[in-house]
This record gives sequence, structure tokens and C-alpha cells, in this order.
Amino acid sequence: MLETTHSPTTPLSPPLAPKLVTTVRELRAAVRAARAAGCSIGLVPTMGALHEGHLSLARASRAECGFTVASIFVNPTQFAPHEDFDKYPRTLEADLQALASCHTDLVFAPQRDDVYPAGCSTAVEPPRVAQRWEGECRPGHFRGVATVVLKLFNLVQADVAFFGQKDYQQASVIRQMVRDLNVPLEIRVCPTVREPDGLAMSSRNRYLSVDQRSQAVAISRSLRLAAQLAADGQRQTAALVDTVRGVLAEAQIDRIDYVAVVDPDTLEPVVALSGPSVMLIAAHVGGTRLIDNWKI
Ligand code: PAJ
Repeated sequence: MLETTHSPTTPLSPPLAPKLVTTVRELRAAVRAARAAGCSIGLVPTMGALHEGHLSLARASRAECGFTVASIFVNPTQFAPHEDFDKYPRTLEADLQALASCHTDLVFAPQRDDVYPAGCSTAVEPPRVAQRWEGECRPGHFRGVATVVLKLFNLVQADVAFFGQKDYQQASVIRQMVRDLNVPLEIRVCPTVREPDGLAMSSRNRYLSVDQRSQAVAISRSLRLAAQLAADGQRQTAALVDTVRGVLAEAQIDRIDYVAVVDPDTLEPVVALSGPSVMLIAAHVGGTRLIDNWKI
């Protein structure tokens, strides 16, 4: 495209910034126009502070759908009162630029009142797969996630929505919700994007000090090691969990919410490996809570 006509004397023009809309009326009009032009609609729900993990979803949508909508909304109902809602990074200008490089067509950044109109009192009861792990550590979290994601599905009316494996349980919750509530849309789950040293990219990584950043790499290292032990024949998940806990302890990560090997569909714990499983971790590095997972 542009590259083929580019000569050293004519600099490449930067990709067009996506159209930014903040109201439901503008959103609906833009999506209606895209549909009328024959485009399928892809949705990438985010809370902003975008990194390569988010952008991989935007690229996947661009590759599959004629028109990509990214939503940016820091959803208050999925944060507990003691959590980081107030300090969660808000970087709209940089996010728009990053999405431009992925040729995202539209960014929907609604106001709180548009998503939660005054007097709104309905919520989604999340499916069973939400109960353990994050569900136990963050009561109410998945109720907030399921509710806002269903709202976004209803607002945008996309054909396909893109989520990251980084939040493994979240993707399971959403997939199950879509099935259970007959939501007319397909879910894609894209691989976790990592820093070169293995740390899973996360908007919360920017809370880490330099020392904490080097501690945090132990999380992905421990997962990789456990996966290797499993590949080498270790079937007892208790041994895998011990290994992970050992690596985390060496890195002085001592506040661990959970380390578990689970069934990839039900997320119930597995005692002895007999097929595909997933190892899940949530741990605190300094004041920052990080999660990661690995298929084994
Ligand atoms: P957020 O944390 O902004 O993540 C938005 C999407 O990006 C999620 O689907 C998440 O799994 C994906 N993602 C994050 N880090 C990733 C990585 N390193 N590699 C691949 N994908 C990654 O998750 C949420 O927002 C919210 O809960 C939301 C679904 C938007 C509802 O408010």
C-alpha cells in the first residue's frame, strides 16, 4: 500500500487517528454506517493505558473484521473500594496514537453516566467459572466485568469481540456468559503478549519500581519452569505448585493469592495431569497485584 509508493523524499504520512466518540448516539451512527457499507464489526474492550497486549487484539480485529471499535472505559464496578480505580492510568492521547498505528476505525470512550445511567440497578450474575481464584480474591469483580462487557456488547452490537489470554479466567467468564445468555456474537481469545524477559504486559506494570520490575519476572519464569517439568513427565500438580512457590520465594515474592493448576474449561483444580491444563498465578509485588497463566 503506502510503502510501495514511498520514496526517500516523500515521508510516510502517519496513519489516521481513529475517530473518537464519547456518546452512544455517535457510536450507534458510526457502527450503522459501517454495517451499511458491508463491514463486519470487531470490538476490543479495554480500560486504556494501552500496551502491545491490547494492540495485538486491535490488530486481530483489523485482520478479521471490516470495522474495528476499541472501547476505553475504566469500569468503576469491577474495582473494590480499596483497589486502584482512582490511580488507574488514563492516557487517552497516547492510546489514540497507538490505535492509529493498528488502523482502528473508532474509539468509544463513554462517560460513566452513559454506561451506568442514574438509577441503574441491574447487573449480570457471573457464571460458575467466576467463583474461584479471582472470584474469591476480588469479590464482586466478575459481576462488574460481566455487567460492563454485556453493556458494551449491547452498545456496540459487534459481530466478534477480542479478549486476551492474559486474563484467562475473565475470558472464560465472558465466553460462558455469551453462551448462557445467547449473546449473538463470537469471542476470540488472543495469546498473552510478553516483555522480552517474559513478564506479561499489563497496564499495572507501570506501578512497579525498577527493583520490583526485576522481581516480577520470577512470575513468568516460575510458570515456564513448571510447564517444562510437566513436559518432562511430572504429573503431580502439587509438585508443580511447590516449584512455582519456590521460585517466587527466591525472588522474595511472598504475598501470593493463589498458584493453581486447573482444568482449562471448568477452572476446577487438577490433582494429576491427564490432559491440557492451565497454571494460574496471582501475586503481589510491592503494592502491585499481578496475574499470569500458562497452558501446560
Ligand atoms: P484491560 O485490562 O484494559 O484489558 C483489555 C483486554 O486486553 C483484555 O481482554 C485483556 O485480557 C487484554 N490484555 C491485557 N494484557 C494483555 C497481554 N499482555 N496480552 C494479551 N492481551 C492482553 O480486561 C479489562 O481491561 C477489563 O476487565 C474489560 C474487559 C475491558 C472490562 O472492563
